[in-house]
Amino acid sequence: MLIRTRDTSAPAASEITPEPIYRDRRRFLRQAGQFAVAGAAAGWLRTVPAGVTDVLDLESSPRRAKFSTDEPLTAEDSVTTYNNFYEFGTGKTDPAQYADALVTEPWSVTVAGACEKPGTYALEDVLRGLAPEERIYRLRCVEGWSMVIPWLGVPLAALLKRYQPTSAARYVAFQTLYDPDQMRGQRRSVLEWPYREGLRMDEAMHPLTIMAVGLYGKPLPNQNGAPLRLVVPWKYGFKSIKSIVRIEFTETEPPTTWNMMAPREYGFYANVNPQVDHPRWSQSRERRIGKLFRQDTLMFNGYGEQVASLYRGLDLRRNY
Ligand SMILES: Nc1nc2c(c(=O)[nH]1)N[C@H]1C(S)=C(S)[C@@H](COP(=O)(O)O)O[C@H]1N2
Ligand SMILES: [Mo]
Repeated sequence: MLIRTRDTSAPAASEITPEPIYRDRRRFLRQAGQFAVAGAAAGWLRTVPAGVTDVLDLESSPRRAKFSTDEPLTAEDSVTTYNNFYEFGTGKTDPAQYADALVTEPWSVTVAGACEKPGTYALEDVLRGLAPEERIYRLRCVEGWSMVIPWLGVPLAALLKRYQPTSAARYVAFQTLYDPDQMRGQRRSVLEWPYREGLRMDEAMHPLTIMAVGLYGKPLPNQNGAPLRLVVPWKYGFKSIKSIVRIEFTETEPPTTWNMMAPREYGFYANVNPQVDHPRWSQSRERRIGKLFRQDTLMFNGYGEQVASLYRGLDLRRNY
């Protein structure tokens, strides 16, 4: 048996996937997918059961250029091995090592609170009929690193509208699965489980906000939050909650994990803001994974033109 060892510390610049290679590989995967479908129809090849891909065609999702950055992508290998997912441990390589234990099929999502259609829905029913898109977004972690990731997902607005939120819905709250048997990190109380996040309704319905179901042309790896996770590109990474099992429309601002843990350090809004430092470190610069030199962090992570209007009149120093 051949054992391949690799350095799991910060990836080198050479690991960045050149765009043409990634494009070619998507084409290859698409063709391989058609081959598998043809094989299944002929009865001599079983398709791999996969809840998300049963109802969404990820391989031919169009890229939404209008919403995507053209900066070089972070290497797929880094995106899937350098993670924050405390349910599987606090180390950056713990999620890739331990998230295999999570069973994502079957999966269901409970929708509750101020809406006309509350209930517990199979993941397939949550997603069926929605049109997935590829969005290349910057992800800026509050700890000071960033990545550029080709997500596959659906606009969160389209998903939420299915449940007909009422006028009482001013916020939407999300929860991650709680299951210490599958999520070994939950056997210790490093955070108050389950992980919770929330958005103001206008942030949730903003066209930039997506519910991601894949990356790099494929379904999400468990360590990145399978089977569905939020991506809110103008906010620090911790707002992008993974492996969601509950969505609740609320009238008041919902409690959120990092804010409960350290309210002076992590606010509800968590908009990327180079002018407001974390109490223990500066937020003015970031290390793009795979690059040698640090670079300036942009207001709203570079999405200011699209989202600054949401916060007109709000003191961003107080509402960090
Ligand atoms: N449930 C859950 N969601 C989570 C986290 C977590 O620990 N648990 N970490 C957050 C943080 S701090 C970041 S930076 C991003 C990382 O996403 P990625 O690993 O897909 O890059 O996930 C966020 N979502
Ligand atoms: Mo983060």
